[in-house]
Amino acid sequence: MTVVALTIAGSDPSGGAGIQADLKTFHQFGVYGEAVVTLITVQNTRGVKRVHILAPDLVVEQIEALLEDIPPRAAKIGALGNDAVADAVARAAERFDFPLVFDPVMTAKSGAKLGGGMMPAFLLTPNLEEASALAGFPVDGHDSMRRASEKIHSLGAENVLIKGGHLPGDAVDLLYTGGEFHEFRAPRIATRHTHGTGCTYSAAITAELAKGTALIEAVRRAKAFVTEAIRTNPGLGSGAGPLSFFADI
Ligand code: PXL
Repeated sequence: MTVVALTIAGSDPSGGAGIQADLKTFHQFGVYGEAVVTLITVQNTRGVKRVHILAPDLVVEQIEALLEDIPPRAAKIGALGNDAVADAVARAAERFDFPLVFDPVMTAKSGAKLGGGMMPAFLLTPNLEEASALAGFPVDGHDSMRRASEKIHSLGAENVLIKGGHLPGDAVDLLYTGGEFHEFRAPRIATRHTHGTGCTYSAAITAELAKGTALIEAVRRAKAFVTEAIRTNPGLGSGAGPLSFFADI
């Protein structure tokens, strides 16, 4: 049986982040991918030059067209652009009867603003900066990651995965689920080619959830894939290049 997953996110024409990364990741996990575009960026590996946010009703109509015909088994949300799109997508998501992963993308690596905000979801996957913004205090280590995940859980996220990859040392992520904490640890890989890491990670989790994999195992497999994808990156571009979407799962 074909397993379907949906991404609602922005376009990165360089193919390393956004819906392009999500679709390639879904495919590598053996999942059929659908993609609703929220915004179009003009960018390459050196940075984002321009962002064009689509009208909220255009985004919602794309979602409705899919739900009435090929509903997915899981969905992820990435960059939303502004509050109007975020509100419209949040309203549409109230009707989802499948797990929703929300990657609360605020800025691109280059600093370009791509949205932000909060909405109820099965899983939220903030990095440290996004976790700080959502929790309302600095998230910069073991203890504050724990406090922030409980705070973000209370804001409407059933489960919270805070990604500690921007801290020194091993890349340690903290999952808060069912009142318990689980750590996912991987060695730091010295490379500038980490463009789209967050998109790829949440897409891999979404693909596993669509297949029916339980959350902790889904995160474990996704983390292993992202680590391998960084390690085997193709070295494309003169800036922060993409991961290898051909990495073994
Ligand atoms: O990785 C964050 C991100 C998400 N979505 C789009 C992006 C980026 C970073 O560049 O371009 C479309």
